[in-house]
Amino acid sequence: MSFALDDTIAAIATAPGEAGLAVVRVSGTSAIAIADRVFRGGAPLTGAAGNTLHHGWLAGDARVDEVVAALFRAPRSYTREDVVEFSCHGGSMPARSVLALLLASGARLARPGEFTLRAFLHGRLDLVQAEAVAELIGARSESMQRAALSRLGGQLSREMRAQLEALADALAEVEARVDFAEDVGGVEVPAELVARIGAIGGALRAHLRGAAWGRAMREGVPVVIVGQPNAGKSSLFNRLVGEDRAIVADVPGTTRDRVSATLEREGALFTISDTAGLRETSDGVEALGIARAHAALEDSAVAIWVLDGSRALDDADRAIAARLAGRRVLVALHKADRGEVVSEDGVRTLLVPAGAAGAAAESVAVVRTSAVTGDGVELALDALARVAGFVAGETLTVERQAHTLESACAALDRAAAVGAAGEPGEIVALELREALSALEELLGQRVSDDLLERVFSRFCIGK
Ligand SMILES: Nc1nc2c(ncn2[C@@H]2O[C@H](COP(=O)(O)OP(=O)(O)OP(=O)(O)O)[C@@H](O)[C@H]2O)c(=O)[nH]1
Ligand SMILES: [Mg+2]
Repeated sequence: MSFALDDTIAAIATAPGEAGLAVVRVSGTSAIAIADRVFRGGAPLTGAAGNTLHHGWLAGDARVDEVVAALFRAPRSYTREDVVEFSCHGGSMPARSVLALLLASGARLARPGEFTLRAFLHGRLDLVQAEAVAELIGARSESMQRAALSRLGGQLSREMRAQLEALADALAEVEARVDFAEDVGGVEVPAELVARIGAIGGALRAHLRGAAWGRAMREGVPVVIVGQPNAGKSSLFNRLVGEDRAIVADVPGTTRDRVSATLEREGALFTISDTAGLRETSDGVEALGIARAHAALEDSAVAIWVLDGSRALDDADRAIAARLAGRRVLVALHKADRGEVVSEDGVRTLLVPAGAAGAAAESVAVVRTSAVTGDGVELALDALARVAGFVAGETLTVERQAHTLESACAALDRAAAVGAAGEPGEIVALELREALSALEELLGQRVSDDLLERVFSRFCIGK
């Protein structure tokens, strides 16, 4: 990717296809001059003020399209350069002809993400915000959208900068002590300072917990349906996803392969998998299915335990409960149309220790359902979002950010540990410097061309 800022770039900013409008964007020092070469309006754009609209025609040898030109003057534009955005007619031809005209007049075709790259290089956005632009464009659910908007607004960046400053202060203090004690030999870091370093690590870690959810928001929170054979798992699965996806039969051991479907709830994506009923079996194929069910459970964030609530709990139920201990579980007391033999509290106590409150209690919900009447299906979906702990908001949805933050946290942990162990200040300083540079990389204050290349090549062209 070119990091040169001296040429003028152009690209179609809208998606191809039939539409009312398309937008072609030009940015750079010659943007207005290049636009003027092909723009036929009331007056040349060169003399116009920024943030103004101009109606006219674009023409080379012949007229190409009727357009409205939006003019932005540096630094008050998306890229902080001079920018002209032509709104032309949508469809496959107009925008392409307009772009061809601009390229023939001296603009260079922009690479993917190059407009946003320029905004970053000119300091209008930091790297977290730039990545939020790509996330916003790619958002597939409301929660992804909210998270991207919040990062674009700079909330995460502000918090990270605050921690970065605290970290720089701590490092300066450690270094001052080291310098001061040069002749004396090694110097310990006082407990108060070690505690402060630990606190910075803690504040950063809180964002990492959100990172797992960020991944889930993009790919769908993995949910697995488990239970005894014939409990009605596939029937409930079909109801939850609103489609006859899995085969239902009154023979136990019907489902073998894992069947998955995605649904959106409370602005989050859930990928729900139906699996084979859990039991001892001599059937080889069924045993493979059961092994897959166990694997799916391992990979899941939430389990839906389908339990036939119309008959008493048995040892197989207790074995499944033991397998689910400590997990986020939505219990469907299923076949409710047949009667309610198992009580909600009865099954709850199998999963949640008596008297548990807070997170442990909130991670389990019990709902009565019936695939015959459809009762409880909506309630189950609401409970699913709740049990998943779905709190939209500040989350790190970008792998790079999570990864960089993880190295900062690890370095801070090491700094706090060696500090607490009374190791010399130099060693603490070494770890703090590593954490600092990770945070700088997170915000894009210190980045290699390689990293920029990786970040911006994921963008679409015209952004
Ligand atoms: N009365 C009643 N019957 C149900 C309900 N849900 C499922 N069934 C019946 O229970 C039997 C088993 O249903 P499935 O959905 O195949 O059960 P499963 O848990 O997927 O079974 P396996 O795949 O064999 O583990 C079928 O005969 C269903 O019609 C329900 O809510 N009420
Ligand atoms: Mg089944």
